[in-house]
Amino acid sequence: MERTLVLVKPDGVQRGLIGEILSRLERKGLKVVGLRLLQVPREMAERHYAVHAGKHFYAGLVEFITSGPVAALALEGPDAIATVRRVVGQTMPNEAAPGTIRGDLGISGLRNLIHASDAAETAVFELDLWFPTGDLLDYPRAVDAWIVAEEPEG
Ligand code: FUP
Repeated sequence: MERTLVLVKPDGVQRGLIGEILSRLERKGLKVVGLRLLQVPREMAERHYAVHAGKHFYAGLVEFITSGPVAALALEGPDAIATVRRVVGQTMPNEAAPGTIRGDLGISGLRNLIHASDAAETAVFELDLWFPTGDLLDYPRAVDAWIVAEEPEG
């Protein structure tokens, strides 16, 4: 089972879309293993976006993610990283397909509502950054047997 980090960015929080976004991810079958609402310190935003440091849009990213509260979600499921990114859609909301979170709920530029880890190493780094006390839960869900197919034998 894989874990990934999702952020509902300040535009999503301001627009009252935390529930809509979380609901889509929950209905997909992902399990919530961590949940926080926080005002992001600048230093933390800079660490989160360190891979983009030096790029022309870096300052804007840091500015935006620190502009209001952010909801951080840690989600678990089979192939969770790629699955969440498919549900999230392409980076620019005006290019994201209908049916995706960005495609359905966003319309312009960097107002793309959500961040999701893009690879295994990134997910480990980001989960550690956003849930620093290791405050992630490990618990069974009775319904998992109806969501997660067993691997075929052989
Ligand atoms: P995504 O993984 O889809 O969130 O997109 P990236 O990690 O490539 O980009 C992170 C953020 O940088 C996105 F919110 C959009 C922004 N960005 C730009 O502003 N300009 C670019 O050319 C690329 C990304």
